[in-house]
Amino acid sequence: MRNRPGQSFRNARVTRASWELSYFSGKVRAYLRYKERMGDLGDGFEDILATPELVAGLLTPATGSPAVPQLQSGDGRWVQDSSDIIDFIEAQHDKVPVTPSVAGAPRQALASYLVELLADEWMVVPGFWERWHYSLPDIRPSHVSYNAMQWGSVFAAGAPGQARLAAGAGVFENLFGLSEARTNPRGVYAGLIHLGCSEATEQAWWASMENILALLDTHFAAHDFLLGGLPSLGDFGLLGPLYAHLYRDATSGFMLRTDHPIVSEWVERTNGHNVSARTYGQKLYSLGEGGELVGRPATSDGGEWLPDDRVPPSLDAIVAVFFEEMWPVLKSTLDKTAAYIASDAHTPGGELPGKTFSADLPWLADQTGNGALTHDFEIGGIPARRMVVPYHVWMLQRVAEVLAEATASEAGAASTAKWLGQFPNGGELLELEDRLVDCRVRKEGARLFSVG
Ligand SMILES: N[C@@H](CCC(=O)N[C@@H](CS)C(=O)NCC(=O)O)C(=O)O
Repeated sequence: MRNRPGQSFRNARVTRASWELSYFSGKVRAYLRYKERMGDLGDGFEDILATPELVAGLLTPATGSPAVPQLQSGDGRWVQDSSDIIDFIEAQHDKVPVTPSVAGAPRQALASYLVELLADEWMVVPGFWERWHYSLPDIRPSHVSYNAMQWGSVFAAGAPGQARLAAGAGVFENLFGLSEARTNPRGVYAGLIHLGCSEATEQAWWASMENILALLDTHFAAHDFLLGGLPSLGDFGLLGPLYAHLYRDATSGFMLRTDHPIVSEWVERTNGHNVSARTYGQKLYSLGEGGELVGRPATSDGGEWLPDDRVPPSLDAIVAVFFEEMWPVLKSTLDKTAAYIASDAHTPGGELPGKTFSADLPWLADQTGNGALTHDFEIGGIPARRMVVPYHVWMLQRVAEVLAEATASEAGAASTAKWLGQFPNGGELLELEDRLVDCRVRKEGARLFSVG
């Protein structure tokens, strides 16, 4: 337990319930470590394992959701959702912000939020897939034992090693039915199908991930982080798929380290591991004329975000993936959610499904098959169908707020429009506010409601 009396935010010690294996926990943990290491987290934070006991007895009663990560602030308030947690902490600790000022750097700010959305809600599909594909009984190489161990360490925390391993294997069979995943998908395999990741599309989803990894290799070869020499929201977003899943899981972890060592080093750097003096806040020393140690920033770009709202072409290439692959799905999500909210299936102001990894049980019929909350989409040119995720509407509302601020001044509006104009259909983002009119949602704890 860390305690930092004497720092400026006395009331800010936070507790964060997480799993090391969890996508969104990785995003928030790295963010909190960064803020702490940069001296911008007051009394620091405590990272506690969200055991089933704590999930049932503490997290769910507090926020209405068993999902991790969740954060309790020093004054007892609970915050659920990785993006909400980051916004919550940023509002209290602004010495070292993780998003550039929107008015001063509209392109960089937007790039950060769009990469966060791509990483959270698009790369989640291939990230989710690799974990379970290489845990299937007939697939080689297999990381099923590693995976069982990491799950067992949550479900049987404190038990001896063999018991933890057995607990993980038990979860895979009893809850997820992995041995019959192809014929009778349950649990995680049902979730993959809800997300449009089936035997027909899984290789196309993985090709999408490989393409992004190649683009990140190019970018991180020149810049230590997305916006230069310090991390930002987009970096922490990318750590979701790239740390807990691709880097830690054994099969993809071997691939990442061997085929993408530059991305792999970025994972360690962004996660606050010590990477040969290329971690934020760390100095590289040279010897001065008198033999004295002279420090200099260890990271690229002088240890700063790029000046003059510059978004390098290698980052544009990643934002382009957002517009090519994800934006068509998001547009359809807005239309489908609006139609659903207006339909007899929904009471104005009523609740909407809120999950990311699978259909939300009360809406199972709507979010599966040809239900009212499903839609056609394409991945790698393959047509398929997936669930509509109303949480994406909430994420787009955040982007709309950034856009409104970015375009408030004439100069900001011109710069933003010019930057967006270079992406296929990029200019459509400027219509986001209009597209949101009939499908606005509000989030209460973990629960989503239409605004009606
Ligand atoms: N939008 C949420 C997603 C959180 C989420 O889905 N967490 C996963 C683990 S990475 C989870 O706890 N799933 C279990 C559940 O939803 O019951 C966030 O950004 O925090």
